[in-house]
Amino acid sequence: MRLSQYFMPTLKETPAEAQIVSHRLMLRAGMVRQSSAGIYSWLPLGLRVLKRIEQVVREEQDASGAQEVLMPTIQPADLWRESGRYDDYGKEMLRIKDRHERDMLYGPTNEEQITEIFRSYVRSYRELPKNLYHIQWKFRDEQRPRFGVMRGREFLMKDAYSFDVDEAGARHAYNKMFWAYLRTYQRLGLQAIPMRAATGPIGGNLSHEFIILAETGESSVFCDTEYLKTDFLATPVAYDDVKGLAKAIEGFVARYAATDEQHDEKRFAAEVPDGRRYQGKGIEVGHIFYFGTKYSAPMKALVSDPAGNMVPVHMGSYGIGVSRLAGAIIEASHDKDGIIWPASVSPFDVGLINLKSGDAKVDAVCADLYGKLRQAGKQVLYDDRDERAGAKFADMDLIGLPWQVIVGPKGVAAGKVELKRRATGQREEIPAEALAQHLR
Ligand code: P5A
Repeated sequence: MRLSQYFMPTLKETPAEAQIVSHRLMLRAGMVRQSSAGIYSWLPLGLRVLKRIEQVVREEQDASGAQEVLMPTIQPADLWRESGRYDDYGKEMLRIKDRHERDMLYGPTNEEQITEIFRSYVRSYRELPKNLYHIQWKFRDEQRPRFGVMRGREFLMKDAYSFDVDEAGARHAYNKMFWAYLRTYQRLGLQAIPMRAATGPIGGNLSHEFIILAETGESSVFCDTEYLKTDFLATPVAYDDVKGLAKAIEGFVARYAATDEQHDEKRFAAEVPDGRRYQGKGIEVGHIFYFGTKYSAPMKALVSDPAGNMVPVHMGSYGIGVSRLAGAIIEASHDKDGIIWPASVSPFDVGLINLKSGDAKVDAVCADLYGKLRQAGKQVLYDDRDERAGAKFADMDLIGLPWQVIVGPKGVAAGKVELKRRATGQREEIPAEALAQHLR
């Protein structure tokens, strides 16, 4: 993409309305535009990041055996009357009437909808287990939408729903999602810590929140900092190994980690040595629930068990805040100059900076590199604008692509270009013709 043609409205001034760094940087980098309180348009750069986060989430859901569907954003109120949640949900639910005066709502979550789909088709334990997920916009009329996409009213969620004939099966489904989550966050460059949690309006008695530590988070958390050292991607666990997976997770959650609702100061002091006790804020980037038959019993989602009895199916639901993650990743990875994207979600792989647009030799080297990098499979943002070098450097640092390739007249005369790693600021000169190979 040539920056001269790209729609990337960066701002020099810090927007006054943004209270936390991720919100400021998302506005300054031209990633999102507020439409009304807690509701945003995603501009090209922001949308690229959102799609890449979505893709990592999707790949890990698929690898765990979950299957993607797409349910609508607008749901009929009658489904929620069946589960009893229509009246319970309160003011957070956006209620709508259609032209026939039928009660509809903009879905804040999809437990009822997926239960209706399930009960229409599945009758026997032989068709289980199943886990269906979608990545779809939700609406919650939050009392205090704030911090940009972190607490929005309209936001993108990945929500999965598991179906099993009994509690043991559901427990394994829960563990599979648990593991998939740990892998997902690590691929996104985050170390998320699972914490026992309250279940709130979703219900049930087993639940974990996945939280990344950040002083701008809204959850108060207490945990053992050893959690930050685990490498899940290097730990091989097979999803169909019921015992092995349970053991891996048990071992892992044995360390202390709790949100303030579940916190026990005595246990914290006794179990976690000095110097390893984190007490501060965190951002909830995911939340999983096992709630058994809370929806299937009232909504009559029944399957035959091996003994031939019709029983309500055991369910769990599993959420990841996809749009919130865009902000959370920035909270975890930025410096005074801007964002530092992990390679897995960066909107482009490389920023190519032409220090003297209009100079025939520099333009030719840039055009050549632009082509070669793209041939090598790289997504390249080419700054070909007629701008001061300083402004180009500042914009490129602000938008935080992992690599910058800087091409100027001096280097071109010597056959060299400069390669800068955004995360460390480290620079090296390399021969122009070696660049594409080098970045591979
Ligand atoms: C689990 C999936 C649920 O809704 N039902 C389906 C369950 N859980 S949850 O905890 O309420 O939400 C899941 C995740 O969505 C993100 N999230 C938000 N992101 C941005 N703005 C919001 N207002 C918002 N509310 C929830 C969080 O990451 C949460 O963990």
